[in-house]
Amino acid sequence: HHKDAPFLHKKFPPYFMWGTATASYQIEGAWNVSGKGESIWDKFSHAGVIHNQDTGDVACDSYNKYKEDVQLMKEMGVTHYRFSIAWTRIFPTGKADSYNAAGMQYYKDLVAELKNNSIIPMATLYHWDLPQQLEDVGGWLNDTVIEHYRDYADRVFSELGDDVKLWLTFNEPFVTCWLGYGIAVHAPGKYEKPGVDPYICAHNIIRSHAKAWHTYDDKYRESQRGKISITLDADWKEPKTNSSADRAAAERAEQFKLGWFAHPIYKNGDYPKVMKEFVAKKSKAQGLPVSRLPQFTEAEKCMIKGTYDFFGLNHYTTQYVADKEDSSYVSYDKDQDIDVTVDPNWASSGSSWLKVVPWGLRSLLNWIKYEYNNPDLYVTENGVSDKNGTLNDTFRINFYNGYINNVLKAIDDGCNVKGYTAWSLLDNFEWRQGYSEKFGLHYVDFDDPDRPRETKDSAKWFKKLINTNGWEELKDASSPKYHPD
Ligand code: GBH
Repeated sequence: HHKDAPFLHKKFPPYFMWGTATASYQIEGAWNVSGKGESIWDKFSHAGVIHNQDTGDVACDSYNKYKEDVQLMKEMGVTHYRFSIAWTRIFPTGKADSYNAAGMQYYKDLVAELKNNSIIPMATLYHWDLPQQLEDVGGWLNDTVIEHYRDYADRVFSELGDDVKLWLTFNEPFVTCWLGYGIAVHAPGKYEKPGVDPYICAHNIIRSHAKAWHTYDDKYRESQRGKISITLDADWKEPKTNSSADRAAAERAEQFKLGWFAHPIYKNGDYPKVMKEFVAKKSKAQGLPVSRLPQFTEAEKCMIKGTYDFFGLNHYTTQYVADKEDSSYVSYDKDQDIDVTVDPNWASSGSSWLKVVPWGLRSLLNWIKYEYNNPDLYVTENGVSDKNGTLNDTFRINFYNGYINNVLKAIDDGCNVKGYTAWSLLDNFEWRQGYSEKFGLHYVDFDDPDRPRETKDSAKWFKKLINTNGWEELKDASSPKYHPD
């Protein structure tokens, strides 16, 4: 089993890309500067619902300090930087007629600064900060959002596409749809119909993604020659026991979370079979005439299928899944008939949901290889939190050492992994948890109005790893070293 495999002392392939990631609302601040419109996260955080009543109003002040951020990356020797673009800087109302040149200029400046420092930009169009004015008419539940998103993507491609060659349409749509419209942990904080709204949200995001991909493909690919895909979050779902029921349950859980988005895009334009079966079955038991899971038309299936150039994967953790009938209430999570637990032996982190399970990443990468016909893949996020932000973050180094070594093993298994992106460049606004959970390779002092950055040991370690492109081969093969974990 993967968890028993010894540490691999070996280098990555020469083309392998190394980077760090951030997102607009988590680092930029300047929430109402230079024409920017209000986003759902501005409104949500201003309502005082975040831990410690934190907001992203200033965050890391990267709107003003982006040149310093680029120097931190230059010092580490990264090949790429994954950042996101705030829709509300480009179109403050969400709609094309509100175009704001000053907002676009910020990203032009950032991209130019990256270029001057030989760092490849990887831009995410949507990392959860929907224009509030679109939310006021239903947000991702109203399918008119699709055309507005397409217009936004089109404008960004046309203005930045000469210099940006790696695009991601959406970051983790699962989180938008389940945490935003299912359980109200994230903006916009809706929890009216958890058995209906998350499915509608996903339906509209998948169609928005496909429209943006085709816009790029039709209008820009030939001249700009970039690549565009989506970034999906997936945990590894390990069967609780070896029973066929638990193995089927773990597979089902992976299909309900990752397959929800990946199956339409990477396979056949439609939701996973098991998901369609289970939601239909549960809907029928409720006495509904049709399934709560919406259906794509045949034309939409054709439009959605194959809208990718690579697989973008965010991965952090693993859970055990067991089979368990559950009809306690009507909800996306109860539609799955699963029981999810963690192993008490797995190390904890600064985030309750994040247990340290390095081998889960290798298992997941192999599952993706098998399920989606081994696409080129970038790990677009992976990392770990603590609560204190210590500079001597040996814990974080051990995390990265273990997870990145499992990426290397997956490459040895034949997985087409082309790059790895650490979350995050900086300590930043960790959504509902505010500034209390710190994922940074650099410490940020949020009590100082200047938001000074300090290098953690993990950033120095990452620099060395990048410089070696992995690990040196062991001279004495007869005494293999095992990772301390
Ligand atoms: C990623 O989400 C995000 O892309 C990134 O913005 C974020 O900073 C990073 O991970 C670290 O969290 O509040 O207990 O209900 C990863 C998926 C979704 C996992 C939100 C944690 C909140 C759990 N995350 N979820 S809780």
